Amino acid sequence: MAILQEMADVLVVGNANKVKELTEKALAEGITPGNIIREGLIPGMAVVGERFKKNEIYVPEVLIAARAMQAGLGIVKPMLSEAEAAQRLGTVCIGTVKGDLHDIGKNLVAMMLEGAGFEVIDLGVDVVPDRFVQAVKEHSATHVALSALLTTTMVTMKETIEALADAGLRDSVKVMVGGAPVTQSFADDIGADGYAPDSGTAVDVAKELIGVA
Ligand code: B12
Repeated sequence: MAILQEMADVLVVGNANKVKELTEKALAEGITPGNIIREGLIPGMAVVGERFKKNEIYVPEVLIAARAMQAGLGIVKPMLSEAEAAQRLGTVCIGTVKGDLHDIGKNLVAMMLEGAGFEVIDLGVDVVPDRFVQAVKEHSATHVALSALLTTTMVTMKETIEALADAGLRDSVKVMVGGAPVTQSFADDIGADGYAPDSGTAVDVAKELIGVA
C-alpha cells in the first residue's frame, strides 16, 4: 500500500511528525495496527538497520529514525488485538549488566529489536542477574539481551547466564550478548547463544536464534 511505503520512507529520514500523521491517516483508512507495524514501521527500521550496519549512517541518524518509529508505534501499539500481538517475533528482556551504567548501545539494540517486530522489555542499567531471571519468568521471554561496556562488568554476563540456568530457564531462553569489549569468542566462552557487534546485526542474530529468516 502506497501510504505504508511512504510511512517507511519518512521513517528512514527520521520525520516523526510525518510518521505520526501517516499512522493516523492509515488508521482512518481502516488499515489495521498490525499491518501498519508490519508493512510500514518495520520495513522502515529494517532499512535503517542495514544502512547502520554498512556505516552509511551513524548513531544520531539511528536515534532520530527510532524516535520517528516510536511516534507511530506509540499510537498503534495499545490498539493491537491479542491475535496481532501474538504475531510478534518474540519477547526480549534487555538490560545493561550489574555495575555498568552505559546504555546508549543497549538502547539502540532495544529500538532496533522493537522495530523488527520483537516485544522489548527494557530493564535499564545496572541490572542484577536475579532481575533478569524474574523478568524472563514474568514475560515468558524468548530472548535475554545483555549489554556491557566495561571489561570489569563483562563477568556479570556469565553470572547472569548461570542464574538463568540455576532457575531452570536456560533451555527456554536464548541469550545474546554485546557491547564494545564483548567478542564472539567471549560469548562462546561464557555459553551465550549469540553475539553481535552492532544493533543491526543484533536483529539478524535474534531472528536466527529462533529460526526466523
Ligand atoms: C558514553 C560513555 C560513558 C557515559 C555513558 C552514558 C550512557 N548513558 O551510556 C558515562 C560518562 C556515564 C560513562 C561512564 C564511565 N565510563 Co564510559 N564510555 C562512554 C564511551 C565514550 C561511549 C560508549 C557508547 O555509548 N558508545 C556508542 C554505542 C552506540 O556503542 P556501544 O555501546 O558499543 O553499542 C553498540 C555495540 O556494542 C552493540 N551492543 C551494545 N550492547 C549490546 C547488547 C547486545 C545484546 C548486542 C547483541 C549488541 C550490543 O550495539 C550497539 C549499537 O551498534 C566509551 C568509549 C567508547 N568509544 O566506546 C567509554 C568507555 C566505555 N567508558 C569507560 C569507563 C572506564 C567509564 C567509567 C568507569 C569512567 C569513570 N572513571 O568514572 C564510568 C563507568 C560508569 C559505570 N559504572 O558504568 C571505558 C571502559 C574501559 C574498559 N575497557 O572497561 C571506555 C571504553 C572509555 C575508555 N576508552 O577508557 N561512560
